[in-house]
Amino acid sequence: KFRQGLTIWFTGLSGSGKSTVAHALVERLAEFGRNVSLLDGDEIRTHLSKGLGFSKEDRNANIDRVGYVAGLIAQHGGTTLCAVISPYRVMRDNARKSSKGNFVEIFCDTPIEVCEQRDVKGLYAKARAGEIKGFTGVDDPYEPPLNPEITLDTSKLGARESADAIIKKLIELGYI
Ligand code: GGZ
Repeated sequence: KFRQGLTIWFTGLSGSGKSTVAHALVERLAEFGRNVSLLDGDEIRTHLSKGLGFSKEDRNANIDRVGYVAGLIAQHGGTTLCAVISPYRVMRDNARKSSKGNFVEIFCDTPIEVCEQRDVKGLYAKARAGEIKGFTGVDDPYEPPLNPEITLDTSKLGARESADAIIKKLIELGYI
């Protein structure tokens, strides 16, 4: 099944641990001899999605591009890890279709209080102060997945443990 290609899609608020867990998973998959591509929101926005902002339209364009690239890679048997907030359910479902259902959705369901405490870049503070408008979870929507393959709370699980839980699930689903 792994040979068909696979998209592992991390969704969740800013600071919910998507990127950290995705990086840990890259390391774990390498131990299984799997080389994967990582499309990280942060980096994608400086290249593939350069110039896009955070309006609903721009977020959707961003997710559409990430889903498209992951789908292309999947078609050729590759595996892609995507770590993007992807706040709208319909866009994540589109991404699932682009990868022909070879798609594992991981919901980083970390409480917003914890994301906000982490506030690595100080963006929550700015959003609360009204200096940033339309910040996901503060004054912009986030639609949680209804049927994610995996739900993680990174306030309870470390990155390595989270990655292990995902590996376990991938084995269960027959992808490894
Ligand atoms: C949400 C924002 C915003 C707004 C800037 N809302 O923690 P970060 O900093 O590194 O991750 C966030 C990143 C979100 O980019 P994505 O491409 O994942 O978003 S989406 O899927 O919605 O297209 C955050 C930063 O960009 N950031 N402004 N208003 N996050």
